[in-house]
Amino acid sequence: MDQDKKKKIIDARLRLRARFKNKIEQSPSLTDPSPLGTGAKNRHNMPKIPVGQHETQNWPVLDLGIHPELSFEQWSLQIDGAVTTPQNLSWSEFLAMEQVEDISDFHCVTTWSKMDITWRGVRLAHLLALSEPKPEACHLMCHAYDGYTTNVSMEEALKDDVLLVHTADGAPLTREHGGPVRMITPQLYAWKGAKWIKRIEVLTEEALGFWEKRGYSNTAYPWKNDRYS
Ligand SMILES: Nc1nc2c(c(=O)[nH]1)N[C@H]1C(S)=C(S)[C@@H](COP(=O)(O)O)O[C@H]1N2
Ligand SMILES: [Mo]
Repeated sequence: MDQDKKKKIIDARLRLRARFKNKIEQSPSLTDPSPLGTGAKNRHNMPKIPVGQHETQNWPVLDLGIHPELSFEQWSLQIDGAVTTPQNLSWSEFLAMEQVEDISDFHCVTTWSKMDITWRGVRLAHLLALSEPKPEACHLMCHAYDGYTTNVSMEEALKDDVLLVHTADGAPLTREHGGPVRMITPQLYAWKGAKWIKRIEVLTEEALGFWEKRGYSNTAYPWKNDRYS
């Protein structure tokens, strides 16, 4: 990518984060003395696991029971709704974007936590910056290839550790865990991260996703034991 283009995206990301700065800073995961849930480097002497969670060594599979089979050619990601520049990214376009690596924890509301997963993928903030959310944008609805949906506020979506990942612990993300690409939200319960992600719809009014409609908490903060509404 040429330098001009690179700088443009970085500027757009900074502008977008500046717009939501207050809300990001006021979100419970940052105002709490509790750890941020983004892996060992952020845990310090804090309790390792949010209240009511236990550590698991294996990685359970949890979903609606449909595991869409998507080749790399069949997978694409659409970003639309209240944006100035809608995106429709192919697998190779997705891989051509800035790739980041991050270690974070994965907290399922059914009480298991998997610690220190090394992820590789693209920051959601980067993809949103490309799409240029309109001034009235406030939430996202994530749609998946199995029909699943989940909503995320803009201030959570813009956090550094929210990624669209294709690799976990050095191996391509398996189909059962959402491959080719899923979203992760380490500072929220794991149902906020759509496996087999297909479309990110930028909203100007909050709407509820699959589990949020069925009584799961809309905010979903693990460090607040914020499970059900
Ligand atoms: N597309 C899709 N994404 C989903 C789900 C789903 O049913 N479909 N389940 C969610 C729930 S409830 C959890 S706990 C995590 C589980 O991810 P895992 O199966 O990789 O452990 O995925 C989340 N993302
Ligand atoms: Mo879950």
